[in-house]
Amino acid sequence: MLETIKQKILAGERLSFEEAVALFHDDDIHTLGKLATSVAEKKNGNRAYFIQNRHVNPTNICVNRCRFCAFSRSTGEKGAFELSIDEILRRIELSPEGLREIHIVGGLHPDRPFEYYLSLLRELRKHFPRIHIKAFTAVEVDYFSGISNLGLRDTLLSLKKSGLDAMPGGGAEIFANSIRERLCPEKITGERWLEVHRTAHLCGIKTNATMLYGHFESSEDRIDHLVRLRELQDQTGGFQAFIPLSYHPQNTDMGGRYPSGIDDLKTIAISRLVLDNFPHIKAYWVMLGEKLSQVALLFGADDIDGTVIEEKITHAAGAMTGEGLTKAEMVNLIRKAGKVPVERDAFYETVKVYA
Ligand code: V47
Ligand code: SF4
Repeated sequence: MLETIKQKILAGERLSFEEAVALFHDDDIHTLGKLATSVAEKKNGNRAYFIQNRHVNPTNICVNRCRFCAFSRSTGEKGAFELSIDEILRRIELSPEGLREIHIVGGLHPDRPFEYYLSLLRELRKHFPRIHIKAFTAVEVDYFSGISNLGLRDTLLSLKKSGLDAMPGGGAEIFANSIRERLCPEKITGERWLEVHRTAHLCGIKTNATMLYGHFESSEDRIDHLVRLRELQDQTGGFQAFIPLSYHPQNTDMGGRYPSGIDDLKTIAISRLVLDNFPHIKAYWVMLGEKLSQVALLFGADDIDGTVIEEKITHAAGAMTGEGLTKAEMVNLIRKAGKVPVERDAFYETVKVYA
C-alpha cells in the first residue's frame, strides 16, 4: 500500500477520490483491514453493536420493478402480497420480548393511499410505544410525496408526527446515472435520493445510507457514491450508519454473480476509511453471511444489524443465511470476533453491554 495513503489514514486526514480508488486496486488486504480497524476503534473502541429488531414488508407490489430486485411483483402476479395493518400488528405482538426496533420497507404500491402508511405508524406507536420505528426508504418517501401531493418536507413531517423515528438507507444503489439506468431505470435519481435524506435530516430525522455493489459498477462509481454521501454528511450530520449491500443475483432479471468474500471485506474497509464522518459501518449479516460479517468486524465494521426475524428481500434473491438470529447468537458471534457486544436502540443508545 502507498505509504502516503497509510500515513494520511493514521494521521486522521481525509482521503481524496483518487486515493480511495487506489485502495480498491491494492491487494494488501491485511494492511487495509488493520487501518480500517484503527479508524473504527478510534470511533467506537472495542465495541460492536447489534439490535433486537424485526423486519416488516407491508407489500411486495411495486411499480418500479428494478432489474436487481427479486422481491417485487406486479398487482395480480403470483406471489404478490399486501399486509393489512392488523396483520402487521399481530406479527409484532408475536415477536420475542425485548424488541427495540421495527424496520419497515416495501414496494411502491399503485393503489394504497398515503393515509395507509400514516395509520400504520399511528397504530404501531399506540400499541408499541417503546419500540422505535425505522421506516420507509427515500424511494418510498418520494413516492408518498407524489401520491399525497404534499411537498417532501410536509410528507416527512407528517410521517414523523405519526410516529416515524428514523429512516433506513435502502434505495441508494449506485448514484452514477449511467449505472443506475441499467439497474433501476424507473427509480428516483441519485440526486433525488440525496435530497430526500437532506430534507429528512433538516426535519430532525436520522437516516442510514446504503450502496448496492458487485454488479456493473466500477471502483470509481463506488467511490463517487461514498464521496457524495460524505459531502452530505458534512453538511447535515444526519446519517447514523452506512451499510454496503452485497449484490445477490438469483431470480433477478439482471443475473450476474455474487461478489467475492475479499470484495465484501474490501468494500467494508474502504467505506470505513472514506466515510470519516459516519459514526457507524454496518456489516449486514443477512447479506454477508454470519461468518463473513464476523470477520468484517476486523475490517472496520462496528455493527452487524439485528435479529431481523423475517427477511424477504435478500432471501428472494438467493441469501444463504437463515431468516433471523437470536440475541444469544448475535452476542456469541460478536464475542468470538474479540469485540464487546453492545445491544443498542435505533439511535445507537446503549441498551446493554455484554461484558
Ligand atoms: O433498497 C434489493 C437492496 C435494499 C437486492 O438502513 C438488494 O439499517 C442485494 O436497505 N441484492 C433493502 N441487495 C435492504 C436495506 C437495509 C437492510 C438492512 C438494514 C438497513 C438499514 C437497510 O436491498 C433495497 C435495495 O437497495 N436490494 N435487491 C439484491 N438482489
Ligand atoms: Fe420496488 Fe424497491 Fe424492489 Fe425497486 S428495489 S422494485 S423500488 S421494492
